[in-house]
Amino acid sequence: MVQRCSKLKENIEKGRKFPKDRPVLVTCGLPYVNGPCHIAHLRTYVPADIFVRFLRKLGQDVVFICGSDTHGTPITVKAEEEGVTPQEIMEKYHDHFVRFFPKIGIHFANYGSTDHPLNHKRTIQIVEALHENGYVYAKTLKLPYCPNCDRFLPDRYQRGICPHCGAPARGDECDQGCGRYLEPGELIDPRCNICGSKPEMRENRHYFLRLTAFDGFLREYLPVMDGTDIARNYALKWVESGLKDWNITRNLDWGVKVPGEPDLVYYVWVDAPIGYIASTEEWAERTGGDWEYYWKGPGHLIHFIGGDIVYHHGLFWPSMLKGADYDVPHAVVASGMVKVEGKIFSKSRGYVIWVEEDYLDKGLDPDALRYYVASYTGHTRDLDFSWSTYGEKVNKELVGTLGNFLYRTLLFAHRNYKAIPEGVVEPEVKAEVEKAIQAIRQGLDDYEFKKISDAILALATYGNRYLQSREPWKLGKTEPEKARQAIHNSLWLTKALSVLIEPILPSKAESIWEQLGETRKDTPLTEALEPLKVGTPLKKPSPLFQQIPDETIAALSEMVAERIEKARG
Ligand code: B3M
Ligand code: ZN
Repeated sequence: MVQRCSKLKENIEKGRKFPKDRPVLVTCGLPYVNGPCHIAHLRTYVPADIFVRFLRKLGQDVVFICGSDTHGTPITVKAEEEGVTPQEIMEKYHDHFVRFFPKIGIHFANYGSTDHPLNHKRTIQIVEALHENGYVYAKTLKLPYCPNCDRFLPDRYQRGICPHCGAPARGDECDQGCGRYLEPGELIDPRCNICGSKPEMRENRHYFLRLTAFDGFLREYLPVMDGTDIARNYALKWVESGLKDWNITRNLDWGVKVPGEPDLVYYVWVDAPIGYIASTEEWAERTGGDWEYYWKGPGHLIHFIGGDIVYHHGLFWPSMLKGADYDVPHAVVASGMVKVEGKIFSKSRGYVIWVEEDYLDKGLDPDALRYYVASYTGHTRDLDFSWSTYGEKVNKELVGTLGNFLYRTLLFAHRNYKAIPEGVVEPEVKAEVEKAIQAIRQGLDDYEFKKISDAILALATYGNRYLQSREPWKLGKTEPEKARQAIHNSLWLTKALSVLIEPILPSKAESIWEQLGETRKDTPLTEALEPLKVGTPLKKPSPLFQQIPDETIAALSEMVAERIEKARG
């Protein structure tokens, strides 16, 4: 208790910068395991991974946690559609995500599952603690029941109209309008999502979290919560528009069973974020780490999430943690939304990129997609994925600017010297690297990953300009010393770039690093300013990035266009 309050106070005093001086636990929103990884998932995971890699490069201790979100109607509806059990759906896509993440360069300290026994246990413990502290109560209420399907219609079993904004909505969220969480029974003109019938209202006993009791706490906490403005501002706006107690149970078989209530499970948004804790516990069991250090001690929590789940992470989650005597998150880093070919991301309407099938299986470069996500726009703005922009970014920025500088330098050095030549790093060149490091630090402080990728691209642009102005290819015979000096500096910039690009382009960084004859992995950021190892032999380099032909881009665009057309029916 004392710990929690003092941490909050410390945050106020420190401003909203991430804590540079202590271990952090970084989480990513847990994917529902009802389908494979798509581009909107990467909107969260790639920046989080970049953030984690940079913090480690700055010497910070980071535990990176994620896991599958296995419960709730997202899973049961999908299972019904496919005529299989929720268990089968969960296992199929959990395995997919476990295999998938390393392919895009993402390595969690633990990738857990909300169906893990530790999560069932932790969920029950937390709700019991909330109950003991007076925050949970039972209430009988009338809920929509489909006489035709003979069941209650929780969450995604229901569609209707959002009472707040009038948009078509699901039972528990206004997914096409204002984005609010909706309480069971709130939807206007509800229909059964399975058979289309008009439901009748039936009485049932449920449990509620007294969210209204957290009004004062949230008003104190949210303004000092670190992270992106959209997380803070949306959450505060919702507090100001008035909190309602939150129904935390559902009539379902699939989920964490409510003790003593055979017909009820906890609402998926209760056990899903608790999955962050259970996944940390799994990590601790496996590695001998201390999960309480982060959840009840001095470690800081930083949650990376999509902009559509701010309500849950800004209101429910800190209230649950606070009410059950856990620490509250230091930061909630919410991203902007995703578009595909200019339209709001939608699986059902075909505006989707399936990362494995549409991208990796076609032999496209995982690093290039990481770069696209980081560099397209600011973290809180809409990221539009279009194949034509992808083609331009790869061809102009990665091949034309970054790859061009690195390849020209390495090729010239190999042809003319066969090893790293002697030279003195020029102050102007050094200043450019220092400037890039400064911009990277600022980008991390601001949770703005585009600032980081822009700084790196600017450094490569500077490198090209430097080479162009020194023209070592003309100096070779007349002024060999000057040529050597120019190539020494270009190689030094190459090494700096390989250190700085690693969090965004990990496999490319490794390959340049090797081409420079370096061996040590996980280099600290300061390594970018260290001298080269003169005399290290240089192998014949190969280009780092491949130009994408227009025909390939046209075929990929056509693939999405056909999918959209097919979805129109
Ligand atoms: N699975 C929603 C989503 O995938 C949900 C996130 C849970 S985070 C605890 O957007
Ligand atoms: Zn709405």
